[in-house]
Amino acid sequence: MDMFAAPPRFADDVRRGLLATPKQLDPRYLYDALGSHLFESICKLPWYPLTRAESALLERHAADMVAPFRDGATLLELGCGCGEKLSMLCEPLSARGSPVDVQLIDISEAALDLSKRTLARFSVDITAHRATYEEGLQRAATCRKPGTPVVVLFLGSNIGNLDPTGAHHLLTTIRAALQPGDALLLGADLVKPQDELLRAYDDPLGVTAAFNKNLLVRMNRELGADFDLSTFAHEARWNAEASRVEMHLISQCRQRVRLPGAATEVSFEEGESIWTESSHKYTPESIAALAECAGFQCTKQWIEPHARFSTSLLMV
Ligand code: AVI
Repeated sequence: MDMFAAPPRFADDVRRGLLATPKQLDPRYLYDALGSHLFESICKLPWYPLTRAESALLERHAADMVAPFRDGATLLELGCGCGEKLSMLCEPLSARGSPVDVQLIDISEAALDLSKRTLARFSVDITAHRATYEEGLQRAATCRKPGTPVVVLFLGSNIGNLDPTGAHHLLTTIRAALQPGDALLLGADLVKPQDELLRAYDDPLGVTAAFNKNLLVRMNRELGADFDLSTFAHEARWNAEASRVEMHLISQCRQRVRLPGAATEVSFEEGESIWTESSHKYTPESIAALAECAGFQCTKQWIEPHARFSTSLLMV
């Protein structure tokens, strides 16, 4: 998974998070090597339609999405993953012979390498930045091609894992790195019936539960903690007021857990939770409002009607 802020220190963050009320952990810690594989599996689950819905939108509308940049563009992807979605956007531009260059920003070397391989079939210049979003945006700004618009891609509903303040901060940071004529293509999951939302985050196969509980495995391995996995249960909650699905790990009994690597011990009441992630769900209007507050204009939105997923073109 990709990072916005500087990579934080696990032990310090865990100590602070577990001594806070309510107990909470930074969702970025879900993505160690096993967590990243589990997330890839989640994306293939029938109950988690986000990834397929976004790919369907890109397959159907890529040409339309990049139409304002038909004379050429720099495509800059924040959190490039495997480069597949970027390829779908390169396709219509390179089919027209438009000059395209690509800037990849990810903290994972493996993701950068994979994306480069996926894009190898296009004749595009690729620059990879192993960096946080903020650093990568700064570096990319220094190698900007004069006269060529920059299109930032922030896909996969990663915006949903930021709280409203974080989302606003990220969008204003992106906006500050851009110039008139540039754009942000933003993928965001939309509000839908509660049962669909809960099934997406608490699937019957238990893959999302494993993804969540893997955080306990990680604390046991990296901090020498003694979490007993059988005493914690995965729970997904829809918080309608905040428009987010929350993932929690609920202690099934009163207990005390030692975390020597974080120099702390933590007590749990029966039923007490560790809040591990939020996935904010938007409406087309709330995306446009968020964009406008950060200095963008939402010029077009594409909505996948079954899974209710959106891609928005936000112009500077
Ligand atoms: C990466 N992110 C957009 C996923 C989401 O839907 O919030 C992470 C995830 N958590 C549980 N399932 C998927």
